[in-house]
Formats: sequence, C-alpha cells, structure tokens
Amino acid sequence: AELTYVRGAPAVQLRAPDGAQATVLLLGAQVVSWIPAAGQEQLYFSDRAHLEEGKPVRGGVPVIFPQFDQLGPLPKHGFARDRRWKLVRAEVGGDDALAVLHLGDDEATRRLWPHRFDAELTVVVGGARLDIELAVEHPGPADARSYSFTAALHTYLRVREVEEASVEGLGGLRFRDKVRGVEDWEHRHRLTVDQEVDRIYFDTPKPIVLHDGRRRVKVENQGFKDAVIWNPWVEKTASFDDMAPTDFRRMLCIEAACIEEPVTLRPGEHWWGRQTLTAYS
Ligand code: TA6
Repeated sequence: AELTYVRGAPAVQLRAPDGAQATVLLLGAQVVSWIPAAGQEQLYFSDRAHLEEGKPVRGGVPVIFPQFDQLGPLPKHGFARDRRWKLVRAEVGGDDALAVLHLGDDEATRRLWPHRFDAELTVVVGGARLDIELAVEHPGPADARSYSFTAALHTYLRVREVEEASVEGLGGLRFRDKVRGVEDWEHRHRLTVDQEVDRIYFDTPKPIVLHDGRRRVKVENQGFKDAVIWNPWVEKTASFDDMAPTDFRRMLCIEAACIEEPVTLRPGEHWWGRQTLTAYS
C-alpha cells in the first residue's frame, strides 16, 4: 500500500500480491477504483467528479452515513461522504491488501448531528474480491443518549451499456420506488434498465448478481438488509454538473443499505455492515 494522488486528491493505493488493486480516497474514504487480479476496472468513476472537501464525489463507492438520502433533517446522504477521513493503517496480509480509515465526530459534525461516534471503513482487496466494511461505534460516555442512523455503500458499478445489463436476485422482494412514489413487489427474475430507476429493495437475503455481457459481479451484503438500485437516466444526469450527459449508460448503482430499520446504538455498542463484490465471467 502506498500514498498517492488521484487527480490531485490524496488516496491510498492497495496492491495485493496477486495483482488485484483498489484505490481509496481519503476524502469520504471512497473507493474509486477496483481492478481484480487479471481483471479490468469494475467501478464507474466520473471524469467530471468534484474532488474537494465538502462536495460529494461522483462514482466509486460513496460511504453514506448517518442518513440515507433525504430521509431526515441532515444534508442529503449525511456528511461522511464529503469529509476527509484519516488513514489508520494500510498493509498487505496474506493474499490480500487492506486499508482502514477512520472518521470521528468533531464540532462541525456535532452541529449537524449532536452525537459522538467512531466510524471505521475497512477495504480488503485480493483475487476476484473486494470487501468494504463500515463499522460504527457509540463511544459513550455511559450516560449519553442512544442514537439511530441509516447508512449505505453507494456502489457505482461500471457497465459497458446499461440497457444490455441486467440484475438478478431481486425477484419476489418488496421495494419502494422513488421515481413513482409507490411500494410494490418485484415480479421480474432479471431486472433491466431502460429508464430512470431509483428503488430500495427491502430484506435482501440472497446475493445480487450484475450481468454485463459475459462479465458477472456478485454482490453480497452482511449487516445491510436493504439494497438500492439506481440509474439517473437522461434527464437527471443532465442536471448533474459532475457527470457527462451519456455516462448514465456506463454505470449502475447496486448499493448495500440499512434504511427501513435504522441502526440504534446505545453507549458502548457498535454495528457493522459489509459489502463483498466478486467479479467473474
Ligand atoms: O441511492 C439513490 C439516491 O438516493 C438517488 O435518489 C440519487 O439521488 C442518488 O442517491 C445520488 O445522490 P447524489 O446526492 O450523490 O447525487
């Protein structure tokens, strides 16, 4: 592991002995590149992304904490994604390379959200796998109030052409559709995308598989009970200043999330959730 810069922004570069690589920005602890051993780039990272503190970075795996979307009084998607995290360690262990980053509360976060917290993001890369784990601890003191949060790993997977890709593993699940403002049950075995999609699928017990030509990416979530599928399509993308107008064709978000049942922590308690991505063909 080595410290590096991505378009001028400080980052840590992880290289496993087998050649698998991942790049993690200190800004947001955001993974912006993942190349499995003997593989290709698996993540979408916008050429027009802003890379400044205080602004979200378009692409990779934004860490959403302590609020998903606008489901509460905080800024959209909380504050963890546009702050600078601290690198705790980066090392090669066995067949994997690993980095741990930390974000704690400070005056600015307490002004938005009056709680103490220690958030840790662990990224492990090796072989065909990328593991991203978010752990949050309520450090106390013992007489502090408990608090609740929602969270997500807002993974932007790269695809060759989104209309030719499909997502398997959501059939039979209940979802909330933000575009139509309704709740429904998924009857399709394979989801395809040919318009704006913004859905939260609840209670997703099985792996979700992205099909992109012969390429597959398996998404397995632990601790995160919900999954979000998002593609902004033409109009929404046109409203973004950090994404090229046709780039919605190059990406599909499959997010690990904890939304319907927020996590509640009492002093001294902790929670963790993990997303494991495996690329194969
Ligand atoms: O995860 C889906 C979502 O909440 C969408 O509603 C969409 O707005 C997206 O996240 C991206 O949000 P952002 O603030 O990064 O533009």
